[in-house]
Amino acid sequence: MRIDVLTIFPDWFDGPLRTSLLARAVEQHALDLRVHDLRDWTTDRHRSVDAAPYGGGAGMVMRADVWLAACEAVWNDLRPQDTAGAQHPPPEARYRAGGERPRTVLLTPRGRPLTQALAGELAAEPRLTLLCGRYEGIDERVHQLAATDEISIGDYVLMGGEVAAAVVIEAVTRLLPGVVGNEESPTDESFTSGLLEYPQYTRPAQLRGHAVPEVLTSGDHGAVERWRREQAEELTRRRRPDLLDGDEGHG
Ligand code: 6GU
Repeated sequence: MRIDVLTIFPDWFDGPLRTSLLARAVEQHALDLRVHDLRDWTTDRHRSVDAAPYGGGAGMVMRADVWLAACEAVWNDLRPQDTAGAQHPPPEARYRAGGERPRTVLLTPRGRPLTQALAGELAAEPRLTLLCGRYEGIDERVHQLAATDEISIGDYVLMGGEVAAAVVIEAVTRLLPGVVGNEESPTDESFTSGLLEYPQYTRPAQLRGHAVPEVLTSGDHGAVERWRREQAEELTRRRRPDLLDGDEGHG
């Protein structure tokens, strides 16, 4: 899968997404991750991406002209120097704002909540474009003309969309074929079954007076299965009763 990220902090992605399993996904060509600097599509001396809000008020609003030029360039694989300040993409370009475009996610606290079901849906796309805005706001025309989806990662406020984009990238990447290695592992975990995961133990069997539950060393596979199921249900009932109420994203 190809994922393009548009951000004013491209360096931020060097760390988390170029180490460990995500780095391996990139090396294995399961993930083609391309991070772009939104400022490459500015045209003024100060490379400004925001301006005062019409109607007044505190804070700045990110400019739709810069965002739309950047999106159309990235969607169509056009260079910043050919597209910064452009009113429209060239006529031969396939993708355009307000028209056909690859799945494009604007990360915003007003978006629909990210769930395992939504991560699975995004993982089935050939390509994603992730737009990282700053919390204060983006001109509404970016929401209308560039985004196909608006996603939030939870009911709290971050300063910008970068951390949320990293969360989406990680949740999606681990679902791509061949990425996790053990093909069985991801589907056995929390949220795929709709329940929280049961407790796990490994050696030593005795630790500081805390023994491993006897059933796990009994060799009775049926009893182990039943115990794990009960534990998962009990944990879910106590900590996340909302997950038992219905369609909470484990489609
Ligand atoms: Cl996607 N962005 C910001 N700025 N804050 C958030 C969020 C996204 N999701 C939860 N809080």
